[in-house]
Amino acid sequence: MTARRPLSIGITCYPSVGGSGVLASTLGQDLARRGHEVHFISYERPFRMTDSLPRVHFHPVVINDYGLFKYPDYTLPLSVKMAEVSRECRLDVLHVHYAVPHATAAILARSMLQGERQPRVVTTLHGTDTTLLGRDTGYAPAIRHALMKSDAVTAVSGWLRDETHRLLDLKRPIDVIYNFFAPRKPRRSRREVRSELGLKDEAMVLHLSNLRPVKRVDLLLDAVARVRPRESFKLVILAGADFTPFVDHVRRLGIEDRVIVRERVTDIEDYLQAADLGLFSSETESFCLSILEAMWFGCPSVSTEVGGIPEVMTSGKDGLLVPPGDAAALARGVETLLQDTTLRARLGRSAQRRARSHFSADEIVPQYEALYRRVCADR
Ligand code: GMT
Repeated sequence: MTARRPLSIGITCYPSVGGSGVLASTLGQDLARRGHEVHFISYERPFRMTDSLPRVHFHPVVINDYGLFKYPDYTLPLSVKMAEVSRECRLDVLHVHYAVPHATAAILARSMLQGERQPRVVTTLHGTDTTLLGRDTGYAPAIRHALMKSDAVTAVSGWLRDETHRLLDLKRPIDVIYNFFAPRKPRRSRREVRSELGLKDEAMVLHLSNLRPVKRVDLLLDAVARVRPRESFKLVILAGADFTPFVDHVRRLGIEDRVIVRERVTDIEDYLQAADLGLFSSETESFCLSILEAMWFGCPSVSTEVGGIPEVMTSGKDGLLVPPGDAAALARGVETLLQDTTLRARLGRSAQRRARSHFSADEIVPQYEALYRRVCADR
């Protein structure tokens, strides 16, 4: 049998804190470990991208500021850089994460290479690129166009695939490839982390997110304020953004002594292994990578039942799901898992098994490789 030629793959994502960027950086690094050449194209190095891995390259997009423009333009310099990298590095595939504006830029880059070697364009939808922007008439026709012109489109859950078909009236297949997690080894022990947080016998309830409005941090705090006994836990928030806008809410609820915030943490594994349960209150979520990250460390979550979350975990089996927008139900879920440590351990074990069997790099990355081979087959 002949060995398959390694591919040259361009990846574009948002480099800032957020699930789509995390997924794209982890995927790129894993593809490089599997022998492919990977070229990240973005305005900054993705924040979870490890420096100096073999076969991983970074091509910055430089954006000049022109006085004539009221709003700086990113799409055009991005597409020019994509075309340049495609030509110089003979890209087989340009894989863009989050449709806006990355898919449009990729389609434009590909048409700039008319008559030359054109990369295949793969677009991965992550969530609000269709569930929010797909409802916006100022974006929807451009998103639909870029998706129709992509050589393959993937979504991170069946729910997101169906929502995309419905919202954009998209008549083309979308492959579902779930997210995965490839944790790094924690740097500190569980005891060291708990001592840094000043935790004694309390349970550690963990929330990780970028605090965007869809995460409903207000609801999360309302839920936490209802949990009894109040001394039995502390909520640790790993905030991917400035927490200041929520400080007043914490004060009004009188839960300053129950909430610990850490901003822009990069060593999330340290905290994940120390957590007893996760808490998520989103109003929509195509997948919720943070729930998976917690599951990986045997930590079950209480979450609102929205979007693709039921595809990640099953209520009563590897976590607890409650109706969206219901602070009392979230609080009851937390109380159940605080009081019933046997149930908590059982859900945690099952969550960990499911994370490792369904959402590991070994399970998911070959699905992307197979997709790349499929779209390149007719080259
Ligand atoms: O769509 C967004 O709001 C941004 C995006 C991100 O970059 O964090 O989040 C989405 O992608 C993640 C990775 O696939 C998913 O885990 C999140 O559920 C999803 N967010 C939403 O659907 C709100």
